[in-house]
Amino acid sequence: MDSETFALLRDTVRRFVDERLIPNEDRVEDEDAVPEEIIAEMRELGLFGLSIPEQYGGLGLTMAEEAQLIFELGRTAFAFRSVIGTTVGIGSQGIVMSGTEAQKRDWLPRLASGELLASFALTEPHAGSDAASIRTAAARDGDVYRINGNKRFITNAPRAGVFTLMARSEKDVPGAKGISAFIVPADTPGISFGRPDRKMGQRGAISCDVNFDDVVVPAANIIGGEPGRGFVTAMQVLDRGRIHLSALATGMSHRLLGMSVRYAAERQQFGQAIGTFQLVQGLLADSRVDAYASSTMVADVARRYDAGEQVSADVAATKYFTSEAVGRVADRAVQVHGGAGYMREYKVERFYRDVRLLRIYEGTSQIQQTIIARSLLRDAGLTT
Ligand code: COS
Repeated sequence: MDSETFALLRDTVRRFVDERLIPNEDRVEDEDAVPEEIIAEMRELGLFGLSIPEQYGGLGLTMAEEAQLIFELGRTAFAFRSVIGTTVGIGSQGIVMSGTEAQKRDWLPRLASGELLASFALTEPHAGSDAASIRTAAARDGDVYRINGNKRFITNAPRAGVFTLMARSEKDVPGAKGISAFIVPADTPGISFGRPDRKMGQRGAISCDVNFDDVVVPAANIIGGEPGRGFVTAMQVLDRGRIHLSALATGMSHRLLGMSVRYAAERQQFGQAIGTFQLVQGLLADSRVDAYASSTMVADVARRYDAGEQVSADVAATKYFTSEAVGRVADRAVQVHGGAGYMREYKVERFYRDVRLLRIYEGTSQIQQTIIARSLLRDAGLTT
């Protein structure tokens, strides 16, 4: 996309966030759902197809461009971004990065238009951080695979049209190399859903268990056509997803900083605005440092990702920093708001809970630290 067209798109998304999404935040909170008309507007704007190449009906944005739009969507309740998140990111990218031409032609146009939502099914009751230990089994039976197992915390599962599912297809191969990625249409018999998860925050974002009970898919549905490559696909998808989430965290850091500054300028105590007190200024300044450093890291790592550099460790560093940073910024925002910040009527209370998930999903902070440290030690010639 040329830079002028992109600038127009970014301005449109910015306006959409300010004029349509932010005013609907309370409604999402009350109804625990994103209104259908907003989802329709997101479709209209092409938001489901951000990361899907133009030849398959998407906008084909670079990671740097996608990050700028996700930054905008980060400035509002996360439930909105969550509607498109799995289709733009972890649900579709396996097909985009590793799919065969036929798989791309079959699935990507409908995902890009928002006709179908994609969902990413990796996590299981026994396999969270240790993703290579998944047990969901895919047993070869002639031209098909029979899938049995349970997946946990699967975002957008009940509204998904298709799952990118990680399962163990090579039962005698333990760990990462025994895993394949499958395209599983959501209407395949044998798929059932658990009750919606009741979460600390992020109301309106849906996740639940998904059970696969003798679900039959053609062998041709293995992403890329070759078994045993699913774990690497999952890791590559997560690299991209972690940049996306870092941009989301950064958007929310900036929103919370703006709310904190406004409140500090308006709220009077001891006869003056609390923003005139140096201890409050310290809170604002520290949040600005966190927000600015986050923006800079996201822009840098996204640009290097687009240039084809091997940036997994710096992606981990960015996800780690930006998600921890927004936690600090949210905590300071509550502090600046004082007693009011602890009350449900103020959005800082809600966002404080919402951002907590960023340090956990798509790899906890501790997993990001592990990725960073392993890379350092590997580069130093030490294998762990
Ligand atoms: N890109 C490409 N390939 C990658 C990769 C990446 N970012 N990360 C790992 N791989 C490859 C490795 O090169 C290795 O392949 P080879 O054996 O051919 O060299 C293979 O994948 C296994 O990697 P590794 O040995 O590092 O796997 P581990 O089991 O030690 O796990 C971590 C690595 C911990 C990083 C991984 O399990 C992880 O990211 N866990 C968190 C999972 C997660 O984010 N869950 C959230 C749920 S999804 S919302």
